Amino acid sequence: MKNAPPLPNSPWEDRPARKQHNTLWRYSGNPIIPRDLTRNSNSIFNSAIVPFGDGFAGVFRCDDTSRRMNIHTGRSRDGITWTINDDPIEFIKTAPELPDSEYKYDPRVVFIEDRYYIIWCNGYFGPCIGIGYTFDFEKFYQMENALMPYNRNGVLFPRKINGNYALLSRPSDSGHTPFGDIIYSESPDMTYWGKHRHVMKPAGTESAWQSKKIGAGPAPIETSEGWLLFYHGVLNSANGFVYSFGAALLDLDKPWQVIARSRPYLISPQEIYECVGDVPNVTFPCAALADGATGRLAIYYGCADTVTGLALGKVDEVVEFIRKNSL
Ligand code: BMA
Repeated sequence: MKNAPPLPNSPWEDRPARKQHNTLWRYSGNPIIPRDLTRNSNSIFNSAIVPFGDGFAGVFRCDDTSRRMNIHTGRSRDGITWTINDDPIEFIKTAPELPDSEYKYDPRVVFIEDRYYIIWCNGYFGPCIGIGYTFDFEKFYQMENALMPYNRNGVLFPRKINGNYALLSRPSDSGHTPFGDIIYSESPDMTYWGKHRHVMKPAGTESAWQSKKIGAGPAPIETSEGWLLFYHGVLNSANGFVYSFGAALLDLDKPWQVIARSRPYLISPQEIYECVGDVPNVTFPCAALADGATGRLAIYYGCADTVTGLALGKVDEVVEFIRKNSL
């Protein structure tokens, strides 16, 4: 790994004996966040976690019991047990003419230079890519939408590339989108985005878990072998969409160039909390903690659009998995 500080208090549990052949394994206390942790949450899933202070902070997708989608902040000492605010984040607009959000969902958080950027799917005449930032997880500032509707799965890289901020996204439609490729874009100022490049398209029948659409997951992790990107892939089954996730390696200087990409999934919906919920059969990663000292990974993923789970693994083993099982 490159540019990654040690995270000695990151959640961890050794690989269980019966999972010796699995590259990632699930935390035994899954799901770590129940659906009703806040006063009126219907579900808490697809959420973002970062190291903060002597513990962790997060931005959580909480759909309420009116089924309104919004994002809330929360804190944890150990990354496993969370306190999440009952009320959604109230963003301070960085410009008075900034349009209101109709809804917010699927946040990602990444520290770049001097602040934590939050990027999410923002309701503005359909889903588009919203961006804001915080220094302290107390005050949050909303910036101009990065990309126009329709778009989902905006994910920022943790540092500038070629002198510009860098972003992955997934152009979509206003509904549940029966297609979807990952696109790369750059910006000099976090406001104007361009230099769009195609990164990956869905796979064919040889990797059916990602044959319908794909979308970037957590912020990419810098390794000596390339950017490690976890991403979700969708299979269109007789019973509807099934969301699994795998990983790819992207070129460090030209991240639109894919070095390798896993043919098998790393995690697919198999446990009861991943298969049963408001939207059955969904595992959807939005955050990964990577310990720079040990290479240990803790991946947070939404389960059945209802609760939040934790998967564990090691960076070098995931990189080896991608290289050995590349499409
Ligand atoms: C996607 C997004 C995700 C969700 C997934 C499965 O389009 O809405 O938030 O987890 O569908 O319902």
